[in-house]
Amino acid sequence: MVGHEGGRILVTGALGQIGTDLVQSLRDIHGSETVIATDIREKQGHPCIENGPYTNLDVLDKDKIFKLVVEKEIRIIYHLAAILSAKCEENSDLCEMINLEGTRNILDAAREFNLRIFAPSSIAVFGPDTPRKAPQITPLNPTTKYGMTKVDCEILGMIYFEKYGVDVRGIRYPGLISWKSPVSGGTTDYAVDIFHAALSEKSTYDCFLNAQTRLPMMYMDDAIRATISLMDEPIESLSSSRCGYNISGVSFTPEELVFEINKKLPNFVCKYKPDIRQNYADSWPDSIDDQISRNDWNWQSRFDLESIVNEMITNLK
Ligand code: NAD
Ligand code: AKB
Repeated sequence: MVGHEGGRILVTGALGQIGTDLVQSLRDIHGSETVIATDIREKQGHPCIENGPYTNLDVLDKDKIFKLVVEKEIRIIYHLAAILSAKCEENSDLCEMINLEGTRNILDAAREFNLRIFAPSSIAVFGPDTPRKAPQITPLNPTTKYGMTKVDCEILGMIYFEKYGVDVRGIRYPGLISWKSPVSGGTTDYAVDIFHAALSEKSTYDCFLNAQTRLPMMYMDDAIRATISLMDEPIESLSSSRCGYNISGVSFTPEELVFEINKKLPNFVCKYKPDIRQNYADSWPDSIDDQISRNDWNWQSRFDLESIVNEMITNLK
């Protein structure tokens, strides 16, 4: 018998923004050999490849998923492989294939081999008709293709739970801010890119959202803590929100972020040049009501805007 719950943990899309942090935290908790990082790409020197087992895995390759689960005695999958909002709107077929079919393959493996699954959702499930502070339970009418696939994945997760007893859990992550990994393909990416630009020689940034665009955001350490605590929670505590729990961190506009960065880096200048991503951001809520997560699994964020800016600048320096 090996590792966690008598088996190993597999992470898909492990070389991305969340995987880079999550794999490290899981390996710290369960031991390096217990956590198998996988991704469709190879990236030389990436910590997930250097610090423990790594295997190439395309989540569209169902046979390989099944084979790996058996060979490596997998008990839990953290399914992070996906295409984010901006890239999804550029290629909606690819988005549907990877986000939906990829998730279905993982759920099928869970059904066949009795695995537990973490499958993240996003604040992109909400649409323009959502109240500015998004409730947990509200009609989900996203206008982005990305958001539609995220709603479908929440529904798929609930079907596998109710019909086949698969223990699927998920969080509607806000835009995540972290320093260990570069970001690309998303709409909230500006809030990571801006720090790299502020610390560069030129210390200027062209922001692709306008100055007043308020969005729900969260520091990665909070997101990782939320993920691990949700997965550690006894199944009886979870409610019908189990596949897409709202969690709230902090809400701010680009202008407010720049104001906070300028306290540390007074010469930094941000110019506003909104592009198509403004439309996606405008369709999402300003903030998130996370009372149900607080009740069900004692969720509480820790990082406010000031502490996020301090952490980002200190670590990126
Ligand atoms: P990311 O784009 O940084 O990483 C995704 C990873 O998936 C990449 O490393 C990519 O190579 C891999 N991938 C793509 N296609 C694949 C395939 N066919 N097979 C295997 N791997 C493949 O994304 P992320 O920010 O780490 O997001 C992870 C999950 O969290 C996604 O479901 C995303 O929708 C969700 N999420 C992220 C955020 C955020 O701000 N980062 C917010 C809300 C929800
Ligand atoms: C994106 O901007 O696409 C993601 C998300 C909010 O899901 N960060």
